[in-house]
Amino acid sequence: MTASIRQQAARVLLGNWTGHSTVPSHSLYPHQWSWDSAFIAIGLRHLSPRRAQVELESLLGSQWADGRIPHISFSPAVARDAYFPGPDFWQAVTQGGVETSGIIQPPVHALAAWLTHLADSDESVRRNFLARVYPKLVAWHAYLRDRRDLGGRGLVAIVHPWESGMDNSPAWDAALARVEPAPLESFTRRDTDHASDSDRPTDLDYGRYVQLAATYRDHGYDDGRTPFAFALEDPCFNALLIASEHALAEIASALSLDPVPHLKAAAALTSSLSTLFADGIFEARDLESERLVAAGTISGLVPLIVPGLVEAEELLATACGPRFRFGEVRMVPSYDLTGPAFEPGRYWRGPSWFNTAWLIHRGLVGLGRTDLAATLRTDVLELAATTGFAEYVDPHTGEPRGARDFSWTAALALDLEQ
Ligand code: 9YW
Repeated sequence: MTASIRQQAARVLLGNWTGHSTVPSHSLYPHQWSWDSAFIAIGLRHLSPRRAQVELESLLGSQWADGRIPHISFSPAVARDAYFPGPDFWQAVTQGGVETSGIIQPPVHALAAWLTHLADSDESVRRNFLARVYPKLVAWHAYLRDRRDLGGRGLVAIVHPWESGMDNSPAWDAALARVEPAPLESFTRRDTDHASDSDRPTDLDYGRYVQLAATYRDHGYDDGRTPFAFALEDPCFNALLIASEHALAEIASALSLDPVPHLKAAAALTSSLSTLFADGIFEARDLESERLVAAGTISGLVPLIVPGLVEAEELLATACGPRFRFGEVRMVPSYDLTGPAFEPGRYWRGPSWFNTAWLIHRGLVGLGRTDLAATLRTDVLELAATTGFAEYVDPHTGEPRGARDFSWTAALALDLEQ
C-alpha cells in the first residue's frame, strides 16, 4: 500500500466520522452499527488510538440493561426515515435515552478493545480505558451465554439473519422459508435507493426480516417469551465469541484480574463449536430441526480464528479446495463457489467481503500459515485501493459491489497495511 492509499483510507474514515463514532457508509448505513464499529476501531487505532477507543465506548453507550449491545445505535442527527427499519420501527430506547435496534451482531468487541489498547498501551492505561470497558464487555458476553443459549448446548443462537452480519446467506434460506413475510406495502425499503437492487437482498427476504424483527419487538425483545421462528447456532458468531473471550482473558490479566474464567469459557465454547463441524467446514445448526444446514458459507471458515482449533487443517483444505479456491479467486467468497445458490454479485450469496478476509487472515497468521496470509493480505490491499473501498466484490472479477468508501474496508486495509 502506497502512502497515498493509506491517506485515502484515512480520508474515508475521517469522512465517515461523526464526532464520536463512524457510520459504515453515509448513503447506505447512516447510523452506528455494532460489529462495523469493532472492525473500524481495529483500523482507526493506527490513525488515533484515542479515537478508536471513543468509537467503542460510544457503542457501549448504547448497551442495554440486560447486557446486549444492539446492532444499530441510531443517531438523532439523521432523518428518522433515512434508514429502514429505523428507530420508529424498533421502538427501543436505552436507560441513557439512546434509540437502538433490538437485535445484536457478532461479538468482535472485546477483541477490538484489546487491539486498540495494544496500539498505545501507555495512553490507554492513562485513560483507564480497559477498566471502564471490561465490566461492560463481561455483561455483553454474559447476556449471550445466559439468554441466547437457546439450544442448551453451550452455543449462542441468533434469532434474526441480521444478527449474523450476513443477512441473506444461503445458510438461512430454509429457516427463512418458514417465515410468513410482512406484506410489501407495509414498509418502504431505503437500501435500494443507494445500491443496485441486484446487489441487495430480495424483497421477499426483506419482508421476512421485517416480520421476524416485528415479532421480537412485539414480545418486548424478551428472549424467554418470544416464539422464535428463526433460531440458529452460527459458526462465525460463536467463533468470534471465543476469540473475544480470549481477548477478555488478556484484558483481565492486564487489569490484574483473574483470566481463568474467560479461558474456561473459551475452552467450553470451542468444544461445543466442534458439534457444528461436518463435510470439512463448520455449518449452522437450525434449532427447529436440530440439524446442521448443509451450506458451505464463509461463516464456516471463520473458526480458523479460534486458537488451538483441532479442525484447522481440514478447514484449510476446504478453503484451498474447489469450494472456495483460496489464492485463485479474489479474497474469500462468502459462499461455496460450487453451491446451488451461488450469485457472484448478491451480497452474502457469493461476493467476497473485506471483514471476513481480515478474520481469515488473522486465523492464518495464528496458525503460522504466513504464506497464505501474505497472499490474502496482498489481495485485500489491492482490491481496497482499486475499488474505492467497496463494500464487497465479485470473487471472480474483483468488480466492486454495494457501497463505496465503506468504513470497515478502509479500516481493515489500514490495519493490514501496517
Ligand atoms: C443491512 C452495516 C451492516 C453490516 C452487515 C451487513 C449489512 C445491514 O450492513 O446489514 O441493512 O442490510 O450485512 O454485516 O454490519 O455495514
